[in-house]
Amino acid sequence: MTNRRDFLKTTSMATVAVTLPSFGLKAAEVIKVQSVITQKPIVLSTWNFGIPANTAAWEILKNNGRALDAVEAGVKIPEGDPTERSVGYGGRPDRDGRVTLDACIMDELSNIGAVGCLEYIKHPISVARAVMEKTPHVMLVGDGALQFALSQGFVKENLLLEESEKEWKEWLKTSQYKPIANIENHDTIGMIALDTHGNLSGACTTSGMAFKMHGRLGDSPIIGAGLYVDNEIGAATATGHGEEVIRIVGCHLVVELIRQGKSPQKACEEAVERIVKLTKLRNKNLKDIQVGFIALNKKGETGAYCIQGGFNYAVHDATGNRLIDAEYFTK
Ligand code: SD4
Repeated sequence: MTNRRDFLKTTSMATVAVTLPSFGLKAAEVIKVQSVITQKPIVLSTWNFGIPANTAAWEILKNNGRALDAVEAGVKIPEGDPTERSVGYGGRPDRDGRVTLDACIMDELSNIGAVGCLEYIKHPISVARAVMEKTPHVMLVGDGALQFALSQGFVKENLLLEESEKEWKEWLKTSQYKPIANIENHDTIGMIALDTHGNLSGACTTSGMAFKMHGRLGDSPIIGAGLYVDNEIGAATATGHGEEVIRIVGCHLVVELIRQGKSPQKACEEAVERIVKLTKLRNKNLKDIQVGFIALNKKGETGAYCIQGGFNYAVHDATGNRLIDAEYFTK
């Protein structure tokens, strides 16, 4: 368990730069000792349901558990909550009335697992983890994903609950597919964490855009788009219109920008700006699009940015668990 002393030792964001006196060295040889003190453990996740999800993840992180276990346990909270209508059990269906779930997971060794268009299983993130740990593949979709889940002992159950079914029947009257930014609050849960061992992992899970075409996949199950982790550099995850995130391979881009020396905040901003630029180039209306990124680097520094106001994310470190409104482009 992290005690207060460890916490103080690891959470000061000060960068201590010690320049040793010359000790007979020439100026050019003066050694600069730089000790960057890391903030860990830390976990962040998208939207309001990030608060209870972070709490579950924190239970593992504070006891020196693995970031991978923390992110899986964390995102299972909204997945299992029938009142959360955009993730897991109780999620909104596609236009055929089928609840199809997408999820992916990535650990500190770049092990990856994903499921797409998975039906009848409450915790797609755990199926994604099983794909990662128990198959020679990294992604299973549709019937194959379901078959695999059942073979692993996952239980088949109805995920379409009354509220979502009612909404779908209402939607059928017009059958207009026009996802509105932030209306489906809250959406995908993406979670990234840095554990006390200094390892990063991430998880992302969703029922996708409501009333999507059957078989549609968004960014959330796609490593590099909805989630990316590089244990040397940082981690990022996304929410919003998956088509736009896939277009720029969003989370991989964010992590690569961090690798180039950008802060997590700057990296998220640049990724959003790239989507904005392409939206204009393609003559589409920016007002119709929402995308949000959250990111974390190896030092435990965080960042978040989105296109439209209204996206928030939850951060849990040793000082507590809090919800933060992300900065946005269309100010
Ligand atoms: C998707 N990115 O399926 C997900 C949905 C989402 O806010 O996050 N909506 O495209």
